Amino acid sequence: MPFQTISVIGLGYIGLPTAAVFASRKKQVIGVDVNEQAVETINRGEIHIVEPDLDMVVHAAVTEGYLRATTKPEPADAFLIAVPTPFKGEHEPDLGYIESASKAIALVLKKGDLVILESTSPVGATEQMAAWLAKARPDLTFPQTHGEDSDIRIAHCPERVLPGHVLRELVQNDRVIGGMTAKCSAAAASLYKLFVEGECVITNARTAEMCKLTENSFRDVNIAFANELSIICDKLDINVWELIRLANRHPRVNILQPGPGVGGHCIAVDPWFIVSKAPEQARLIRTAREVNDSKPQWVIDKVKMAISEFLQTNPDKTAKEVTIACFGLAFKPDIDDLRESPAISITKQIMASHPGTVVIVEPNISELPLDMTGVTLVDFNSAIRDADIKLLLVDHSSFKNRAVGAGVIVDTRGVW
Ligand code: SAJ
Repeated sequence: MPFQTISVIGLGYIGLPTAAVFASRKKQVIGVDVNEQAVETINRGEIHIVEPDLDMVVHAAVTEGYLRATTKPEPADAFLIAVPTPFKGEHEPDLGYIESASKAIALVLKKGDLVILESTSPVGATEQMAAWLAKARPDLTFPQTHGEDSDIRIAHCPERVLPGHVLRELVQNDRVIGGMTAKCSAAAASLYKLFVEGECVITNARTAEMCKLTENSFRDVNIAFANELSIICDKLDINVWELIRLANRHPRVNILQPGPGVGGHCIAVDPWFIVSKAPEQARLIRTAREVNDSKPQWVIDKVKMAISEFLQTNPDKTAKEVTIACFGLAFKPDIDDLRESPAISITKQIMASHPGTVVIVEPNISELPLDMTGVTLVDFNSAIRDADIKLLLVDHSSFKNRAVGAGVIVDTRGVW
């Protein structure tokens, strides 16, 4: 039986759930991560990231003996690389983590193994990974030189799961499988079929790389359209939320929702990978990034205008006596994930420039991040009672259909 042992390199938001799901199918899974603390946490049957139900699945996998974490790669039949691909400098993709992971697993590769790159990657990254592996192991053959006869099979199979719904989407979503050869694709598909209930759709590695980037760029461009509309409507004194509701009644129009900017690790990063490979051609994709990245500053300017408006109608007060409440810090609704959140960057800039009190309402966390000293986390009702300026940044369910009282409202999500 193939794939008795599966190794997942990178135990973050994608790697850990993937490792746990393979383990739940009673495969021996070796998770590898450079973060010793994460490795210790997982080996105790606990988790170091936030994702609904993941704690249960990891706990079961570890206590039943199917999942084990380590800092050093060990031999396995299949290796899945799920390490970060951030950008560096002028939005250039940084493949440093893929390079280190490739070099680490190269030491334990054996004939017949399958290596899958899951990390979101610029076009050509899988071929680059194959080159790193081949250089480290001249005693083995690889698809780029030996085609279907190669000792090692290599594929790119991008993850496409939505944070907050990872365990469900891992199993149910269709999976794009981009092998370097047909046999590579077939091997990767048989691995994913161990748990994927969606379809495993086969293509080549470059198309699979571009497919993932295209999905997130599609969303980014569409959010940019909504964000630009919100700025235009503000200028023309039109309610953008009503406008979008009306336009979306057209059978072929489906506009997304404006917000304070685009957060998370994916949508604000991946389009740059397309731009970096085709800078002259990717004009719309680049502009969409710029539109979305400029939205937080637009919100900050709105808050400054709201303060002036408040002081004009309350001439007995000074800016120091104005209390601002920021509602929501997470990067999207109903999660506690604060990573790359536009709400955080907006709140921090308001904290830095506003001489008066700033309070925060974020029902999904129990304490503020360490670098947010000088502000307090308060409950919804006291913020509504005490704040002069109410800034809604995240459309958490618990903020909807609530009385918001007097004061100036800046609503970036159209909830109030
Ligand atoms: N946002 C808006 N308006 C909208 C929709 C989203 O402002 O109408 C904002 C959100 O508030 C958030 C950001 O966009 O700040 C991103 O949120 P999201 O829910 O669109 O996406 P992510 O980053 O949580 O996950 C995306 C997903 N990609 C797509 O939907 C095409 C997910 O399927 C990918 O697996 C994930 O990126 C990833 O890992 O690449």
